[in-house]
Amino acid sequence: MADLLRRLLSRRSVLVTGAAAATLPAAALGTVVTGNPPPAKAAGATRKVTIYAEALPGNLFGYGLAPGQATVPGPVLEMYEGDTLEVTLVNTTNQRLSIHPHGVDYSVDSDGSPLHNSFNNPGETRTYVWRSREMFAAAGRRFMPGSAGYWHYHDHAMGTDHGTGGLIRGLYGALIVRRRGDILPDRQFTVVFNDLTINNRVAPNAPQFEANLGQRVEWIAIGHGSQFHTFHLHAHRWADNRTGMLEGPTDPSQVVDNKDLNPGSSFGFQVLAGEGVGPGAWMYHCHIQSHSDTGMVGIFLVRNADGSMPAGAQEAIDKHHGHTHVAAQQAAHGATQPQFVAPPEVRGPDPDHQHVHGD
Ligand SMILES: [Cu+2]
Repeated sequence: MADLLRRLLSRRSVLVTGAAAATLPAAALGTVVTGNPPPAKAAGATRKVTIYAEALPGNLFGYGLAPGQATVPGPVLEMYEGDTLEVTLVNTTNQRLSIHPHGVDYSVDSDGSPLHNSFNNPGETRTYVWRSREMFAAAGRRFMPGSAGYWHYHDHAMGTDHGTGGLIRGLYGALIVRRRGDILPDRQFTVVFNDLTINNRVAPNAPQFEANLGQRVEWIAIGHGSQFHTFHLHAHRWADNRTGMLEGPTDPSQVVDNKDLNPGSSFGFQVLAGEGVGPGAWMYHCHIQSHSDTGMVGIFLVRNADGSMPAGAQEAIDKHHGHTHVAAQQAAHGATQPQFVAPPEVRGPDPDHQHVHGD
């Protein structure tokens, strides 16, 4: 029980529960902690969460769980298959915007698109209803899939008729629908390849994620923008299935360490940090070489089990920060046609927030 509580308290997402979530102030970008345990066996519960859409420095926008706490990406939202989530979106901005989920069920008035006038006007509050279901048996001894998966949510109403303006400015986040019995992680990292940025940042300011050796780490990878990408994590691999873990010795899932991550798609997996390879400053990056060269690369710092810094890791991180990436070089020289340079307005707004720490 103590171990379960410790895990829950160390997690970075909000498991949305029926009670008002006792969230603590986010100490770092994307860090939200809740002390509420996951829901028990009863499926079909309706749960509520309030999300605040806010303008951020650098022409960015973000979603947050409390006023003043918006981040890019927004908080990880989680639900269990069979539950319904009522998302009340408070639009504190002067822009039309919405929240549109992938992977769950909703009616047209909750799809978050201008097509159905499903959006929040400036200053408006609106509730969107996301439903989910468990797998069920169908005719022919087949099964209809449930909602479980690593999904995501995003704005679908800002700027244009298609509502594409919010995505480029940071209005996106991860949505996890779990199956009851799924293993919960110690740490969660949301990685969004958005045009030529990672979470609207480029190296050396791309997010740095951290865990201690042996901790169970959950990665949620999401693609946005107008570029194709491949997500690669050094020294770790996962099964290309719903959870990233093999179900047994005969599970036919391919084991990979690199996977396509294209606009609108998402996947997730769990790994044990440093398992079989030890601690260190491991890279994660887009494996399209021109993309990594221009800044789609970050560090997954696996600390020693006691949280101390492994030998050589700080030197590697310093080297990473000392890199001259082509994008930065071209920007510095005022290149008129900078190839693969992220637009300034989608870069990280705050140079002090270079790292996303584990706590
Ligand atoms: Cu790429």
